[in-house]
Amino acid sequence: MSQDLIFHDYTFGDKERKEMDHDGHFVLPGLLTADARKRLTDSLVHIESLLPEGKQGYEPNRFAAEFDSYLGSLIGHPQMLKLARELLGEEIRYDHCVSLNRPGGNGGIGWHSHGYSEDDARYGYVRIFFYVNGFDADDGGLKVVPGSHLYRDPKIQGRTDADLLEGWMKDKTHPETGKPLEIQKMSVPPGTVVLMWTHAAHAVTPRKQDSDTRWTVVYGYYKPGKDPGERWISPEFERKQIPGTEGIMSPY
Ligand SMILES: O=C(O)CCC(=O)C(=O)O
Ligand SMILES: [Fe+2]
Repeated sequence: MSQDLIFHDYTFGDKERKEMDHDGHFVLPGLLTADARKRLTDSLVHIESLLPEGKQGYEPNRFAAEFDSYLGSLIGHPQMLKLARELLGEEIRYDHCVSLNRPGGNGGIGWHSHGYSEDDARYGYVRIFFYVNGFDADDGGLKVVPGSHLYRDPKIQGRTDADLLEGWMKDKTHPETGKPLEIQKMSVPPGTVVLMWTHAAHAVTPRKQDSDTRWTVVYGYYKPGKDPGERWISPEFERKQIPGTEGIMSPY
C-alpha cells in the first residue's frame, strides 16, 4: 500500500454486520494505528487553530477535509474505502468530514438522528467516527439507543435523557426483539472507530471542565441513488483530484 496504514487488522464479517444492523452502531476499539492517531491529532489541532478566522458558511470544522490535506487524503484512503464499501456495497459517495473536537467544558450535544432514504432501507448512510483519544461515558461520551435506527426517523430529538425517554422513546421497542429500547452510555479507548447508521439516535455528554480536548473527526458516506440533501462539500472540493476519490465525490 502506497499510503501509511490508518487501521490495525479488524474483522467485519457476517456476525459483525448483523450486530451493526441490529444495534445501529458498531465499535472497533483501538482500531487507529499510532501513526494515524498522531497525524490526526496534529490535523485536528490545526483545524482548531483556524476556527477564530473561520468564515460563516464555510467553517474549518464543518468542512474539515477542505482545510487540512491529511484529513482530505483519508476520504479516499484504501482502508477507509474498503471499510465504507463493506458497509454500503461497491457504489459509495462521500458526504462530509467534520471535526468534532470537544475542549474541557464543551457542552456535548443533545439527542438527535440524521436522515437519508427514509423510505428505502437498501440505501444506507454511515458515519465513521474517529475517536482519536477516546472518551469516558461522563466526559464527552457518546450515547446511543440500540435499535432506534430501525425506525428510520431522521428527526429524533431530546435535550436530556429524560426528555428522550419520555418523548421519542416512550413505549418504543426494538423491532427485532420486542424489548423496550434502552439508552447505552459508551466509554472507548484511544484510537476507537465507531460506525453508525444515520438514523440511529445519539447524543454526547458534556466534556468535564478540567479535561483535555477530546480529538474527534467523522466521515460520512452513503450508497448513491437517493437525494442526499445538503452535503457539506464545496463545489471546488467536489472537483478536486484527490487520489482514491475518483467517482465518489459527486452526489449521485
Ligand atoms: O461529537 C460526537 O461524538 C458526535 C457528533 C455527532 O452527533 C455527529 O457528528 O453526527
Ligand atoms: Fe449526530
